[in-house]
Amino acid sequence: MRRLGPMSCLPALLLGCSGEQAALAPRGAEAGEIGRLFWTTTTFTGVVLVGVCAATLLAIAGGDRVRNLLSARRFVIGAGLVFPIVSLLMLLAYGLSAMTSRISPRTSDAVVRATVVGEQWWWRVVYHLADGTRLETANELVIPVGEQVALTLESADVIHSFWVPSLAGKVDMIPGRSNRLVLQATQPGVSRGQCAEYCGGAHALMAFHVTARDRVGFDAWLEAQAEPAAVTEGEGAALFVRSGCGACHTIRGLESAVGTVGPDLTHVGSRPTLAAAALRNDPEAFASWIRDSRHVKPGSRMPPYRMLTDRELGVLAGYLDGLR
Ligand code: HEC
Ligand SMILES: [Cu+2]
Repeated sequence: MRRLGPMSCLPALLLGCSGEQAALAPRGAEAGEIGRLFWTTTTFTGVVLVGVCAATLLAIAGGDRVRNLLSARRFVIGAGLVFPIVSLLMLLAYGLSAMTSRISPRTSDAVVRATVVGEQWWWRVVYHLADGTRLETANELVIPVGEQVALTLESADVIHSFWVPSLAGKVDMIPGRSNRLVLQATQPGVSRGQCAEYCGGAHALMAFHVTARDRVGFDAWLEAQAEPAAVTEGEGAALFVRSGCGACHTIRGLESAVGTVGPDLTHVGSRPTLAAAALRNDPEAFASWIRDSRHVKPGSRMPPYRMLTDRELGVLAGYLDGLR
C-alpha cells in the first residue's frame, strides 16, 4: 500500500484536466489554440526526451559498434547541433504565429463588447449595448456561442488577472491601463474563471462564471438584465434602503439605491453564485453574507451587519433572492 502513496494523488491531478475550469478541456477558440500549442510542444519534447535517454543508455551499455556510431562526427553534428537548431526554430515559428494571429487577436469584428473591472475581490461587468447605453452587472459574463466578444480589462485598485482557462489565456488587469481580450466560445456551457494574480487577502475567493448561450438565449438574457428590478416596494426594499445598503449598491428602479462602490444588485438573484463565487446563490447564503461578509471573505470591502435581527436578515435575503 505504501508504494501507492505518490500514485494516489494521480486521480486528483488528472481531475484538473477536465471540467469547467480546465485549460486542456477547451470550449473556446483561443483555449483550443493554446491546447494545440501545449500538445505539440509536449509531444515533441517527450519524443526528444525518450531519444536522449535511449542514446545515453546505449552509450553506457551498448557494444563497441553502437558506441562508435554515437561518437561519430556526423552523428554529433547532425543530432546534437543541426536537429536542435532546426526543430527549435520551427517550434518557435509555430508558437509565435499561433500567438500573434490566433491567440489574442488585436482587432476583431466583435459585436458584443464589455468592460470587466477587477476590484478587491469581485468583478464589475459593464456591457456596452448597440444603442450606446451601458448595462452593469457583476461576477458573471454571458456570451453568445460562436461570436467574438471583445473585452476591455481594467482594474480599480491593484493588479488582478482575468483567466477563464477553458476559454482563453490569462490577461492582467493593471491600474491605469486598458487591456484587451477576445473571447469566442465554441460550445454552450458554463466555464469558471479565477483571478490569477495575487491581489490581497481574499484573492483566492475572487472567481466568476462565463455562460455561453445560443444567440436567442443571449439576447433574452440581455433583455431581462436591462429591465429594472422586479420588486422595488414592500418590506424588503424598505429595509434595504433603511439599512444604508443603497449607499454602495445600485438597484435600478429603487430610489436612493444608486451606490456604485459594490456590485449592481438589480438582478442579483439570477446570478450563478454570490460574492464572486464564494457562496452559492440561495436565501441562506444571502443572509450569512449580509450578517458577516468578512467571515466569508476576510477583509471584504462590505461591512458586516451583525446588528440586524434574524427576521430582518430573512426579509433582506428573501428580497434579494427575488431580484431575478
Ligand atoms: C461600504 C459599502 C457597502 C455597503 C454599505 C453594503 N455593501 Fe454589499 N457589497 C459591497 C462590496 C464592495 C461587495 C463586493 C464584496 C466582494 O465580493 O468581495 C458587496 C457585495 C454584496 C453582495 C454580493 C453581490 C454579488 O454580486 O454576488 C450582496 C448580496 C450585498 N453586498 C448586499 C448588501 C446589503 C443587503 C447591504 C445592506 C445591508 C450591503 N450590501 C451594504 C459594499 C457594500
Ligand atoms: Cu487576485
